[in-house]
Amino acid sequence: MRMQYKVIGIGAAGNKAAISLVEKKVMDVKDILLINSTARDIPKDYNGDKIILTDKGSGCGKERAIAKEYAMACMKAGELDKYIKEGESENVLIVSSVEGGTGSGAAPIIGEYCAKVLGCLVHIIAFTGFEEDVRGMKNTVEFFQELDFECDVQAIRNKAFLKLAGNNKFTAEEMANDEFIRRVKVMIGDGMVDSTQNIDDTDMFKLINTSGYKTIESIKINENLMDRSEFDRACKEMIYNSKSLFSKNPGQLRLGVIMNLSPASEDAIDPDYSVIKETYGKPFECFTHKQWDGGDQYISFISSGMKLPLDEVKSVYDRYMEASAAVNKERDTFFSELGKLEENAEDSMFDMVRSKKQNNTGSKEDFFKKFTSSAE
Ligand SMILES: Nc1nc2c(ncn2[C@@H]2O[C@H](COP(=O)(O)OP(=O)(O)OP(=O)(O)O)[C@@H](O)[C@H]2O)c(=O)[nH]1
Ligand SMILES: [Mg+2]
Repeated sequence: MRMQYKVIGIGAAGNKAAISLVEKKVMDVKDILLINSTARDIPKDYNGDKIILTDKGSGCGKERAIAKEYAMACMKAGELDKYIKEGESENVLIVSSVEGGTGSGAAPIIGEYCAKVLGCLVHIIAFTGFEEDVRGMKNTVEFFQELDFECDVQAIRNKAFLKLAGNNKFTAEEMANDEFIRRVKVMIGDGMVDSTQNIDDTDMFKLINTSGYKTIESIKINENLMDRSEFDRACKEMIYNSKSLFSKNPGQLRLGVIMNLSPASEDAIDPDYSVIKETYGKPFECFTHKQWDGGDQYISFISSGMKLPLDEVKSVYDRYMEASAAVNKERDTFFSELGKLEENAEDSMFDMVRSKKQNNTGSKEDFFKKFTSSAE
């Protein structure tokens, strides 16, 4: 089984994440489309499809509105339709950051166009940022506000990798990209083989295409699972280590559990997945895939149809308002205030330059007359 997607990476982060899918051989370059306002974020030797939204040669400077205008013009001109074809590209996966201008501004509108005009099933994976500036937080909130159309959304927190990355933001971003790759692998059914208990293409299609919020977690199992408590502990670890934004009231609609476990671990499996359901809610449908390919043992699960992480986005909004209020927005009164300060008039007597007019008033005759009269 292998689900097909057309991946659209938008903006610097989206481009990098999408390219890494090709570099790590998870996807073919022909399934990737890069969109950006500048070609600078794309390696010169990249030979896949790309749309550069403007020939100005620079990004949107974190301004979403500019990116939206560019994206709109591109779609109106039919540029996107050349790569995403109605009836052909069924699953479209859009990846982008939310704090910058290009990705955050263009991704929602491009997603909505793909869903509403091109009739695609739209999946969005967003990287939330480090909240370093007010604009980034404002952009984050606006990005989520604009996902109000038929799609499913995953949110990977860059910040969640900071500790693991020893506080190095670039390393954290790379780790977030690896997390993106891990999730995409589960979404395409990478490594899944036919077995006795299968998640087939239809099940996977339903799991992946349930609208709303989604998370995909995985854990590698190093030793055979001895009993149920070890299985539960593995599930808890996946949930605890989740790098998604957390939805307080998730209420998942569908749950898919994919296990590659040796026969020695089989008896430990909780067929009810109680730990996962306690956290994400009782699903309407639950799918199980159990296989053993003789390689690494692992458990993965897909939780879909959850409520979007309202509280987390609201708290970004609160932090945005607080940080915005702390920015000194008064107009600079430097010149108007300095202009009012007058000098002490008497001090002009110390000036070196004297006015010729003042001192050079007399004629030559008058000048000498003065001396002649005093000599006589
Ligand atoms: N996960 C991940 N995040 C990244 C990466 N590169 C940048 N970011 C994050 O993306 C955000 C900045 O957005 P960018 O994607 O660089 O911006 P852009 O979409 O190109 O928009 P503009 O440059 O403002 O036009 C910040 O939160 C960064 O931490 C990356 O490779 N991976
Ligand atoms: Mg950029």
